[in-house]
Amino acid sequence: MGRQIFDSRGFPTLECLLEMEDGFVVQSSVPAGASVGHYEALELRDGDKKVFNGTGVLKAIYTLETIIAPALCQKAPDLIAMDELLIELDGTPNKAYLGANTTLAASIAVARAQAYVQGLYDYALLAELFQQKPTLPRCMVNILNGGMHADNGLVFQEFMIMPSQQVGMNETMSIIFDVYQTLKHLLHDAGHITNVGDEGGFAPQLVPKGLKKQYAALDFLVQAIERAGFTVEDVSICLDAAANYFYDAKTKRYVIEGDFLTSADLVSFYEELIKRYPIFSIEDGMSEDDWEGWQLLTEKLGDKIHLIGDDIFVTSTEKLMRGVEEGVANGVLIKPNQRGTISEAYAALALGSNAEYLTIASHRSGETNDPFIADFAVGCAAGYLKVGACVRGERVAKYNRLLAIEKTL
Ligand code: 2PG
Ligand code: MG
Repeated sequence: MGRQIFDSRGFPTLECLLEMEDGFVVQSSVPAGASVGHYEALELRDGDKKVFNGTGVLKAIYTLETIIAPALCQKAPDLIAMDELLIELDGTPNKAYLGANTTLAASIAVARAQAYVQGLYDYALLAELFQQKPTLPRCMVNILNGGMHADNGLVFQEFMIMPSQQVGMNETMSIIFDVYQTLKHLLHDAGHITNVGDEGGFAPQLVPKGLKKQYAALDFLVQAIERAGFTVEDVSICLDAAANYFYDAKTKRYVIEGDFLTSADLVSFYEELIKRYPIFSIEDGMSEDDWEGWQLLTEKLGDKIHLIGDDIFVTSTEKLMRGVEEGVANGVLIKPNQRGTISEAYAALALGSNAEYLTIASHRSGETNDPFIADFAVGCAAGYLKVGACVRGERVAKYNRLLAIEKTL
């Protein structure tokens, strides 16, 4: 059965309830992005502008109950076979018929049902099915928000920090807490508001214009790391530029508050950034359609830092394969709702790790309290995970789940 619930931005989203033979009910719910790649699988939304501005999910509920449920129910839960059935029932390359929100809600519910039947944790079931050794991912934690996730004119979308060494979850939380709280004080003392953006990072209105604004943001991050008692060797910085959103496809220029950059100019800017700051990775450094810019970026910086493809690959094995063949990126972001089933997301992850790409499981900016992505990251042995800041219930749910999982490993 489906239910319309609301995500962390207050938009409708889908919850799926699946009743087991013994009356136990497993649940799942799905997230939604703000910076959505144009080639992502499609969500099914009502489209009636008078109600929730067209974002309602009553059609998705109807689809879940009248098409998906009859095909899946009254059978022993079997994630891999049922994901295949969902793909078949949909019959389109991008879930245009059933909606990726609908199929993913079903896919997660099936996984949980199967885990329940087999007496396994969700992550352990995935590890068994995909023959992986459950592994705690390293967390990239978003502490400063810009782009589509805040209203502060900061062009880059995410400024994240990550403990440079592989440490346990308690220590990760402790380091992140110290840097996050220090950053809050630093921003406050500099006269900035300390309200947070969609993913729980601060969203200050920084003063310098254009490219310089990113420097100002990074200076705050480095200061926070150092004032919290760490060095830039202890804590690294990860960025998501989300370059789609400042790329003008007509002029082929990246537009950053009055600065008009070619792909080559932007590569030079990133070169400058990595000279100045302890940057571990840059996600979506180029736009989803700028494959040449991506190649240049990878050629110039690929041996220095990790270049993560999100919108360019949209968790698609075909796109990732092309990327591997054409020397694009050396890391891949994996978002289950970009494809619509757990199996397809895992296939992209497996392809990435076989090609020796860094693999990062990821939440969406509009989240529910469902912590499934934490189980997914552990069970599929993703190297990294990003689930936002260590504040806001829908983000903390994932960190708390990792803390719980760690105890069981
Ligand atoms: C991203 C994501 C998650 P959104 O771009 O990586 O952080 O944002 O869900 O808005 O696409
Ligand atoms: Mg991204």
